[in-house]
Parts: sequence; structure tokens; C-alpha cells
Amino acid sequence: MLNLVLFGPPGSGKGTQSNNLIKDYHLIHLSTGDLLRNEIAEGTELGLKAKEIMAEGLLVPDKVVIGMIKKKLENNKAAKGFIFDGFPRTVAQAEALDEALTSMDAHISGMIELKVGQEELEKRLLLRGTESDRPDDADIVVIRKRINEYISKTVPVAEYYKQQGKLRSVSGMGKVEDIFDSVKELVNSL
Ligand code: B4P
Repeated sequence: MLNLVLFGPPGSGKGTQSNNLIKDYHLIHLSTGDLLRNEIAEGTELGLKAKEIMAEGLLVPDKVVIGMIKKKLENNKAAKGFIFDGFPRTVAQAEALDEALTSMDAHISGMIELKVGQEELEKRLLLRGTESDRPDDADIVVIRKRINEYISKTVPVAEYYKQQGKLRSVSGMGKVEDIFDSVKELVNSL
């Protein structure tokens, strides 16, 4: 199994590069952001709770996202592998993912970190805010809160995988196709 974690701050291109990777590597794309937005669209109890938290730019509780991911893993036992996009976002989520994969006799093959400066992140998210109906992209105060959440709660996840020798970093600045070439090179070296 090839199991990849796509890592980086909001707006670094995780979703964009995941969409390219699934086509070439035939992996299952698990984006906790997309799963949460689906719950919101369907008006579920979980979605109603997540909606307010996401609109504020905060992380949804670990228990909720871990439960969603475990369900997806259980339903896709025959998969060639997974791309985890936007998950894990805390060390507790990373530990829970390791535990769930171990129980399937699998493990994370590597983490690909996309490095992008704050000014560019803000520019990309504000642009998406004008093109989509994501409320968390519409307000610079919320965008900065998401970046701060990333720095305080998510950056330690990179250290978690670094200690396992699984962290690979690439510049996420420039053309999407050029970044994808660099990402593929890293994936092929795993
Ligand atoms: P996500 O859906 O993961 O959203 P994101 O971090 O903004 O990244 P995304 O993948 O969508 O954007 P991308 O960088 O591809 O999370 C949203 C919220 O859900 C979180 O704030 C949180 O509340 C909650 N959540 C999700 N997962 C959670 C978890 N595990 N635990 C707790 N809470 C969780 O792209 C951004 C934009 O940049 C796009 O418009 C794209 O077209 C553009 N772009 C990409 N690459 C580019 C490039 N090279 N040049 C120019 N533009 C580019």
C-alpha cells in the first residue's frame, strides 16, 4: 500500500496536488475538509456543529475527524493506498492514524510538505473566496486565524513524521504543474 500525507498550511495546494496524485497513482483521496463540507451540505448533526467551528477558522475536535477517517478506512480495505489531505492536523490525529493503519497491517509511506509563504497563502485563499462559496476564505481575519491554528497545532505533526524519517519537503510556490513534477519525484523515491 502507498499511503501519503499531503501537508502544508491552508492554501498551500494540498487539495490541488492531491487531485493530480490520485489520477497518476490510483489512490483514494481522503480530505477531511471535503468530508466536513459534505456533512454541512447534507445538514447532518455533525455538519451543523462543524459549520460554526470552520467558519471561525478553528480546528474541528479530534474525536470527530478521527471517527470520519476510521470509517473511510474500514470501508476501503481493498484500496491500493490513500492520500490523506488536511489530515492529520494534530499530533493526536497522527497517533490515531498510525494506530488505525497498524490494525490494517499498513503504515504511512511518507509525508509531503508543501512550503508556501504567508503572503502568497493569503492571496490564494482570498482569491478562492471570490470564486467559491467557502465562508472561511471570504474574510482575512478568519484566514489569518486558520494560519495561526496551523502554526500552533499542526506544525508539530511535521516533527512527528520527521522523527520517523518520513518527512519530505518541496516548494509549493510557482506553477501547479512544476510543483506536481517535484511532488511526483518525491513520491517515486519513497
Ligand atoms: P481544508 O479543506 O483542508 O482547507 P485548506 O487547508 O484551506 O486547504 P485546501 O486543500 O482546500 O486548499 P489548497 O491548499 O489546495 O480545511 C478547511 C477547514 O476544515 C479547516 O480550517 C478546519 O476547520 C477543518 N478541518 C479540516 N481537516 C481537519 C482536521 N483534520 N482536523 C480538524 N479540523 C479540520 O488550495 C488553496 C487555493 O490555492 C485554491 O484556490 C487553489 O486553486 C490555489 N492554488 C493551489 N496551488 C496553487 C499554485 N501553485 N499557485 C497558485 N494558486 C494555487
